[in-house]
Amino acid sequence: MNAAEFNALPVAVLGAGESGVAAALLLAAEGVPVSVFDTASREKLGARAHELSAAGIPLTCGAETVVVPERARLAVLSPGIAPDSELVRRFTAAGVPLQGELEFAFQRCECPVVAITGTNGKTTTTQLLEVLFNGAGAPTKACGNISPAFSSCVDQSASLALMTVEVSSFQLETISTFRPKIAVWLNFAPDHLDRYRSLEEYRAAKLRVFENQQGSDWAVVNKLDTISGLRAKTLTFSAYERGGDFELSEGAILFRGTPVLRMADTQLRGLHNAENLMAALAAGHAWGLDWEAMRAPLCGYRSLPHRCEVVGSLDAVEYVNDSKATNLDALEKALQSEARPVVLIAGGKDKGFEFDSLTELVGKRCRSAVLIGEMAARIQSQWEHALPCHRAGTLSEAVSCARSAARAGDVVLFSPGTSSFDMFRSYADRGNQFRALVQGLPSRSQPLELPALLSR
Ligand code: UMA
Repeated sequence: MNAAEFNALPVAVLGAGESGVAAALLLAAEGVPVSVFDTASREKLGARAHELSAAGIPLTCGAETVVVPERARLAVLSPGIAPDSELVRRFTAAGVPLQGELEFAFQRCECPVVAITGTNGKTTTTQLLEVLFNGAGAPTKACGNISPAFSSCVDQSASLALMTVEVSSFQLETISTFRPKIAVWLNFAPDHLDRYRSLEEYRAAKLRVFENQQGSDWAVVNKLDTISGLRAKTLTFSAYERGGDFELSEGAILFRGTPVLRMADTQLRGLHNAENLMAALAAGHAWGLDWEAMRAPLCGYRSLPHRCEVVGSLDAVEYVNDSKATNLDALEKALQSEARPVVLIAGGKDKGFEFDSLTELVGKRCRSAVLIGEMAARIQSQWEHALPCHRAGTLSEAVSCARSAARAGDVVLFSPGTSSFDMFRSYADRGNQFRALVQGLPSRSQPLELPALLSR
């Protein structure tokens, strides 16, 4: 096949989700023939199928995808599709090279990239960096796993100082040249064991964020996580241990002994958020910003919903929505950040990990636990010797049960510790339902309704 014939072959985009549609539109705008494949039905793809059709991009979906595809010069892979899935194998078996959407967008990005990865805190830190860089005069755009997709932002890259990209292990699995100028490694804890065969495999995928960095680049890493073989200049941070470049002392973040930011001046609380702030300060410092320029944007930042979000206060009990806690590490951090007695609502989808590592902490911090979802019975059997545990069939039942168990001065913490997909569409749907249930609770001090008064 000659070059002209090769260039006439279409690029196949696998997945018609947010990243697939963004990649396909970008290719179409470049004048490249493109075709999208998705195993879901056209009805299920809904608006995305319409978007592709409006742009004149062919979509093969549902049962049609079992047919061996026409030849393609490249397959661009969406992060939610595992590289060993049947759809991908149909292309690789036909000799089509595979490129992940992160790599695809990076190759088109005209400004340097700061990449943020880690099991928890990625989205908060990505947003902190977006406000920090923009506030300090270095225009940036946050994208990637945080949404919007990196591919939908590269057309703006020529006018930006840098692109702030949240990267997941799924996206990093398929990179080849991806090289962030600054790579931020927040933390590492068990997660996604429904995608990876082992924890090591998950960690290896994440570590690829440093793979192409050189001596002129920067790695911002959590001091508690030993990462060997880094070529980039390194800055370390920890809110739990002294001795890193950034550390926490008496409520202030220090850089090599000098206070640079007081936690009380920010809207964020908890040691995990102190680390998110340290990582943002470190990335800003690596970029050459001074502390003064970074302080105002960081202090103005308000936390996102579903992350230790206070959603109500009733009868002297505070209700906190931490639905974004989709793994044990996030649940552990939420508990460690709470000084009051906790009535915990936890549980959800079985993602392949056990809750027994938290039994001691839960026993110490919680008055009782209310358990929901696929894992409720298993968690109960692991925790019930340490504290009273109740099981609830619905979230509404769980909220009522937690309310009955809580005493004045307690906090009802909804921090599931695992994913939502057994009962909800997403963690956001789960958190929104919790917030609505709490905000619908009548106060105990509210006057009784008329029929109740009459029947006395
Ligand atoms: N599909 C197939 N065949 C399969 C599996 C899936 O065709 O075997 C199709 C699905 O029918 C669907 C499409 O692939 O239409 C989904 O692609 P996707 O899951 O990659 O979803 P996108 O909408 O492109 O969203 C992705 C990220 N999703 C995942 O990594 C699972 C989004 O992160 C990200 O915001 C978006 O790109 C833009 O960059 C979400 C996420 O859950 C928030 N991320 C994980 C996390 O944070 O833990 C990693």
